[in-house]
Amino acid sequence: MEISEKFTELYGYAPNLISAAPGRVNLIGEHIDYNGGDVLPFAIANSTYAALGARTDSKIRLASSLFPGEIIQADTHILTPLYGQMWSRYILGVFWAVGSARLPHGFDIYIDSTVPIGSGLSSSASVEASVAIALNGFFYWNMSLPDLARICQRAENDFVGMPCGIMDQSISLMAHEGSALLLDTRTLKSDQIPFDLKQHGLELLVIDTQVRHELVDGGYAERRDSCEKAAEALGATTLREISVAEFESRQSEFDTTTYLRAHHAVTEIARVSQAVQALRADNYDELGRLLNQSHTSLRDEFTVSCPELNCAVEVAQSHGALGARMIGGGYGGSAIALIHQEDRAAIETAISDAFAKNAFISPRFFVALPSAGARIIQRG
Ligand code: GAF
Repeated sequence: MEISEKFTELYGYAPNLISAAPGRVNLIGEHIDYNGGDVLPFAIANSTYAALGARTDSKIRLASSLFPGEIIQADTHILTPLYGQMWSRYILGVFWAVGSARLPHGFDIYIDSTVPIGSGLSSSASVEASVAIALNGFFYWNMSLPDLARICQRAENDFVGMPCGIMDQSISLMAHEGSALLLDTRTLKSDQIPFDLKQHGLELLVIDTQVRHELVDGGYAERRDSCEKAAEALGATTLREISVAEFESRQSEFDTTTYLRAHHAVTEIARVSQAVQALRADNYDELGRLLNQSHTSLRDEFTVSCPELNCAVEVAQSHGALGARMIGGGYGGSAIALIHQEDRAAIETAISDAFAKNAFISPRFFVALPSAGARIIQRG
């Protein structure tokens, strides 16, 4: 059933507006968005859809196809952080971050999504972006995409309680079909980098390990904290300001854990600019090499990988992938492999076999195509 029909069935009237906002794959630049570096994500076709109907009072009613039977009730005037069920906070948080002064009335909302939750494909940010773009479109606020991204990040940081950076919200809002987004996470200035693997006989395979991660827990926050402490100890605002050579020359000033975490960050920041050069030169062997280095660094220095992600990456690498790495926050979720089109079937089989042999849950595969960012798909 279409989202519009589901909304009508639930609330007894047709929605005023429907929006869509995509999930993402981050090509490279992992755990860099809270270190002030550049990141290089692109949007995927899987998206979250939000149907909104205007109410005459200040109430919010909220339902989702992913949590059937639950209707969350709230009020735009009395929202406070952590209100509601976990899943509903990503939506209510956007209302809270927008502020009741900007909201003359409440809404009935129905959410549907094809972005798998906890898969490292940024389902949370796609929910936030779908609501932000819907409100912006409904009220004709004309807010800039960076401003909407900041609203979404504030919702997640302060209403949900997850200290994420700003990459996921930005790519969901700013993506262009056929391009990756080179995003400066300090200024939110961005550049669309053409990203068309097909014409080179290549594909970007996503391997969803089906190990569901939970980023609201401590691991993410601890790593962010280590990076921020390292920057502070070096007299910098963020690690972006520190070169790899300078950082390595000051190793003795850090305990091992802090050093390794921050070392991942400074080297990954350098890898992003090398990856952009490789892409611009159509040098996919070099891009693959950088993906491999990124994985090793995330696994051994930042320590956010897991056996399933390592298995997917190693099997892809040993079956002809130009490069492979885990993506997203880590501890589960998805990996990517840059592959020749003709190798896809063999790589998928080899990974599935290796997962079965290790008694891991069966992985899921899809080829990621750089897709469009958040938009209104229906009015009236
Ligand atoms: C998660 C966060 F939400 C992002 O902000 C980013 O830090 C990412 O992990 C790691 O690169 O998706």
